[in-house]
Amino acid sequence: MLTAEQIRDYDRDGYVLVPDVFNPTEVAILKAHAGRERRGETVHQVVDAGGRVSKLAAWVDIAEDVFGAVSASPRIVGAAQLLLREEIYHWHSKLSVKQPRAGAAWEWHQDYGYWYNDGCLYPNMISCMVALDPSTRENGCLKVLVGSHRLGRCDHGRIGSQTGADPERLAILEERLPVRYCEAPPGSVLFFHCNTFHSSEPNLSEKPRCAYICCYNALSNLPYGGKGHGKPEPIKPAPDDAILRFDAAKA
Ligand SMILES: O=C(O)CCC(=O)C(=O)O
Repeated sequence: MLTAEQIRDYDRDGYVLVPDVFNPTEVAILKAHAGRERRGETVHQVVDAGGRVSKLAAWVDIAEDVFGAVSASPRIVGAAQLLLREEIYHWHSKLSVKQPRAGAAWEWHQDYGYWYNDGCLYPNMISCMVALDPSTRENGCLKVLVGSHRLGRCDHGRIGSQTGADPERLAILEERLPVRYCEAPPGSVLFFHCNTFHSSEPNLSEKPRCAYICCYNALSNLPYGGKGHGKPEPIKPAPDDAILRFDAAKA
């Protein structure tokens, strides 16, 4: 459960990093499963300006698998509901993998920059990024523009093969708002608002950077026109030991 101070930090800064949400045994199980293909996943190759490539595997359902146990974990869902002040449903989840010396940079963007086009009227959406490796400046941890969630949604366009925020506005924002590198130990969760500007640098290190990101929308914010992701229904909470029921050796 979040403290009043963590909720205040999120409201002020647009993000909060919560350590030790998952223990080392749970992280080892998740890491062992992260390399496997998963039923229903769509794999995107994220390419940056330097030609480096990262893998992003995404899905919209909460399956009876180890990653479903995270997306439905009361530790994440409860915290996300506290931060959004609303009941939520699962929008999608994704594994973002940056291989050593190869993982691509992500351009600055807001997640609501895209989700707006999926028919969501309000920015009542949140991403929860679970570190499965130590996430450091060297291997391309997430960085944020502190307080940028209060700007509202900015225009986005194509930047190379990625979608990124309007470069003119971004240049001003980078002058005016502090940038924070969100170095994150394994098992921590970075909760960030869907209008928080975020990006990450390439992985030039010898170590991988793998993260699992669960995203949620408020149930009051159903997309119009039959668009959107996920099933708009309350999330059935996974038991607290749900991840431990899976075996790292059988991944
Ligand atoms: O994995 C990363 O570094 C960034 C991922 C991201 O920004 C996204 O999936 O929207």
